[in-house]
Amino acid sequence: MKTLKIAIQKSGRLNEKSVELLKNCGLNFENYKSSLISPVSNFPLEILFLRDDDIPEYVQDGIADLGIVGENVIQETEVKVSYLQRLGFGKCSLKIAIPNHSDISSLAGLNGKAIATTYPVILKKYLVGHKIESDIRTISGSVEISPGLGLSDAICDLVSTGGTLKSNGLKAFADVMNSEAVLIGREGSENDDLIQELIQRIQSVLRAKE
Ligand code: PRT
Ligand code: ZN
Repeated sequence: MKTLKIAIQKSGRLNEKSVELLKNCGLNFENYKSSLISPVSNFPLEILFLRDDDIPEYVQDGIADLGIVGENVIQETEVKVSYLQRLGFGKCSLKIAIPNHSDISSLAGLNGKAIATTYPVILKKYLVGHKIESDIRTISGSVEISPGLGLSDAICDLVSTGGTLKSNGLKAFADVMNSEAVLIGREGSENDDLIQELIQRIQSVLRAKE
């Protein structure tokens, strides 16, 4: 019998909820922080623990059959995968934010301005869709401090509570996308019996939570 592989985040904001969801589906596995792969004893499944950024490509390329990852990561990596189920956790929005005292007052005001982000692909599409030409500055983290350092006029970053924006003297200005954790598979994989069985277990866990 074949064994499926599901990729989940090794550590970070989605790790705990992903593990909890799989355990609630009745799957038995060890969750050692040191292991990168964990077999499930009562279902033909192995769990791969990965950086979230790698999950969409692993699923697209067939190294994993399934993955749990934020929609923001999928959109940014531009892979071709099937969305099998929204999971209701890891909710956040990708927003453009500006300093509290910025003189930018409309979307058009972003023309010619520098926007710092770790999401250049999604931001570019949004700006093109709104016919705005900004200078996208791709950085790898700590985006919120870049206006204060004089590196950008605005930022585009994930927001959940808004606390980080506030403590850096920034305010939300435009919504680029909403995101939550989703279960993904290869295109067409929804027709696989074993994958269907897992999706059904996940759906009953989600229904029980409503
Ligand atoms: O190590 P690895 O690469 O796997 O993890 P990571 O550091 O890239 O990601 P991680 O663990 O920070 O986030 C994983 C996923 O959680 C993201 O891809 C989103 O889908 C989701 N998520 C939900 C968030 C947030 N909420 C969130 N608030 N990801 C990041 N943030 C950050 C945001 O970037 C900002 O710095 O939290 C800060 C803002 O939070 P608030 O509450 O102050 O608004
Ligand atoms: Zn990451």
